[in-house]
Amino acid sequence: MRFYDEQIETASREQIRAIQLQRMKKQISFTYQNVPHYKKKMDAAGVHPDDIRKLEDIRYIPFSTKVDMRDNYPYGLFAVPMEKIVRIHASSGTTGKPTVVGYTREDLDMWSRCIARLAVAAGASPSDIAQISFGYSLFTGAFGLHYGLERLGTTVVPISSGNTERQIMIMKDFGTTLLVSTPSYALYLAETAEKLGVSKELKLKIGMFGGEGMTEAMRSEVESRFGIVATQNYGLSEVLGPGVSGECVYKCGQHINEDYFYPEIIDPVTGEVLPDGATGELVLTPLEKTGIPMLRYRTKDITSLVYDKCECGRTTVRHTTIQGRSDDMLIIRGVNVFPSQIEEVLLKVPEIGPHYEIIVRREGYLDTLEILVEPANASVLENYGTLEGLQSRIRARLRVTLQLDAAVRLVEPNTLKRFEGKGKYVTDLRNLKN
Ligand code: DLL
Repeated sequence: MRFYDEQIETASREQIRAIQLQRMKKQISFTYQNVPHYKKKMDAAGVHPDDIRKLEDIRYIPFSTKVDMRDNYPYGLFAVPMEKIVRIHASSGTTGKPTVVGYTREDLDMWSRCIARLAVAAGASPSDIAQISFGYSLFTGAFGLHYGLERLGTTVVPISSGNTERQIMIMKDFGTTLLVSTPSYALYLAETAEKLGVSKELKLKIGMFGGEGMTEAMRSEVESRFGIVATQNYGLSEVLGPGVSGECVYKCGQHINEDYFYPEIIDPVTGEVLPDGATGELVLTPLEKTGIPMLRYRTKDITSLVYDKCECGRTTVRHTTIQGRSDDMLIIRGVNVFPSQIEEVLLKVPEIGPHYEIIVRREGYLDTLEILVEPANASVLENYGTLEGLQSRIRARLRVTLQLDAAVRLVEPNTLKRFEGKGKYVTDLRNLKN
């Protein structure tokens, strides 16, 4: 099976643009008529749905952000009466109330179709046994993948997250071939399988990972430990959940389900739309959402768009691996650094394990970085000379790649936190007294 919706996935650019324009006009009118908050914003900006004549005219519509969601908590942005909403999900914001989203039956149908396409792109087929190790909760990850994989016809094992040793037992006994989880949890699962000595007995072939970024270094770590093809899947609850985009087996960018989402890249500071190929903040407009439509949602995720045809035959635009969120970027003594860049450096050092923690402190007026890592082999910690040597070698590599000086500390193996959901690798103590 190469495609789930071949016609759309291999359509010409003109065909895709025509579908997008027709849906965009309809979606904008629908939103204007049914969500008072958007009507108010568009009226204030002096733009009317009839002003949208070509795709690029979407630039006249004001952006939406988490603030719009928070101000209309919980249901204020819904476009249909509650009797039409059949599911609620929410994303836990870092502060305050969660952002709440509602789905109609049509939305759920579209969602499953999006996931089924991405699963096929990742190499899945109805004969796969898919273990879903995302938490079944208000989080969109588990339910989104669950119904999409069922739609495709795979056998779904809804194990949810946690209880890691049991996950491995089920994976072995049930003959799981496809794992759905965050990359962080996949790594923890792989490590646990090794510890239990059952890695060789697993039938795993494909990883559909997402919910957080996966650096190339992390991908090779997970692929080699599990012996699988690991693909990245992207999405966010505000515009759908997983299903916005995902990698095919060529792993060269995440194909966007373009008939359902219109992507733009903007300068995160000025809001200006950037030319094709430029790196900036991804802005998404779902084109067929009825529960909670969202116009020009600022994702804060930093990436770029690639329009070349992919070797898999899909013509849909891809976005490159998300570099990080604009609000996750650390500014250390004037140097901009994404945690993913630090991860890339660390995971290439063979003498250390793949787990790490980045601690940011403010000492006087100076920001400092300390990075905790575990040695692959505990004996390193016993020899002061070896330990010092390794720490300063890692420090030197970080300095070369990031132009940044960071203290590196090796800690006892198995002491750094492992994650069952999205990993949290940065502890920023700058706003606390230290
Ligand atoms: O994480 C949806 C999802 C679930 C996608 C499972 C894929 C698989 P939220 O909890 O709303 O939704 O978080 C969305 O997570 O803005 C990104 O910053 C980050 N994120 C999600 N997928 C990726 C990815 C889900 N593949 C936020 N690469 C997004 C990088 C990702 N970041």
